[in-house]
Amino acid sequence: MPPDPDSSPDSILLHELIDGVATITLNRPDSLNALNAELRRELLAAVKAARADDSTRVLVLTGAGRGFCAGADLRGGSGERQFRRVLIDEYNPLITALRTLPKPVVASVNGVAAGAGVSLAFAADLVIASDDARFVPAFNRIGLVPDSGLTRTLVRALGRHRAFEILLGERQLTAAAAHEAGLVAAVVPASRLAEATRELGRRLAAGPVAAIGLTKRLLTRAEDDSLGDNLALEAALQEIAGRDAEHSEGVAAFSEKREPRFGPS
Ligand code: T3D
Repeated sequence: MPPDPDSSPDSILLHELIDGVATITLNRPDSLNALNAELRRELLAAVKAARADDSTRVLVLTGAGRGFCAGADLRGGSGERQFRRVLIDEYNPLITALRTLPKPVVASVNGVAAGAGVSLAFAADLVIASDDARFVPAFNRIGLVPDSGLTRTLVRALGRHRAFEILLGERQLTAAAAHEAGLVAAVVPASRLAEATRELGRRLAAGPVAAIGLTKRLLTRAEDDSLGDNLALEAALQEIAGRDAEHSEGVAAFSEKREPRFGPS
């Protein structure tokens, strides 16, 4: 991702690119990084920029302050809100952009995630969370239904009954519980989250990102495809991966009994 000239400490979205790892930090800590229209717009633009930028090999999402993201900004009240349009035009493209980004996306969940903030965290490919993080669906509590892909994620990960309990707030989804359920890859002490995220980001960025991107596509499709369709897609994507320089490097490294060097350059 090219350095963003507007990414001053006052920007609502902070950008950083180090060694192939682009980190996007939601920066509205006073509202636990609630998503207002401007933040939603900037977030989507940043994910699109990460897609277009070859030097970005991994995308990390995190939040400033004590929260990851408190979902939709509720400060404007409910009167003028256009739910369907906002979901179709803003939230859904953001979730789709993350899920279809051909690069690994890591959510580094530094505190509470609520509402669409939970959806945003679980739209990532890997979630790493601080031990004081919690996932609070919150939608029902304000008389809304879950959105931004959360129902699908939870029902697949937890099954219908456990998902319902969590969506109703009958069962708390702490970082430890989310880890136990397989939704979170690792839970670390809050003081170690940034370092652990950097280590994970560096490991992913050093991997064969073209093959990882294709693997992500296969996984996404595997959620819905028939066996026949998925076998056919594996064959097609293997043809692409097998023609890539990453494959030549991987095989050369194996033959020469050394670690492969995939990048970043
Ligand atoms: O129209 C559309 O956009 C449709 C899409 C909807 C998708 C959704 O995301 S709906 C769900 C919206 N989110 C929520 O309902 C969560 C609301 N927040 C909370 O339930 C709690 O704040 C938390 C559980 C997240 C954290 O609780 P706690 O006790 O740790 O913090 P707090 O004291 O409640 O919040 C700290 C500050 O953040 C506080 O501001 P203040 O009083 O210090 O000035 C609070 O008002 C503010 N804040 C928290 N969440 C939001 C928020 N401000 C605006 N919008 C929020 N969502």
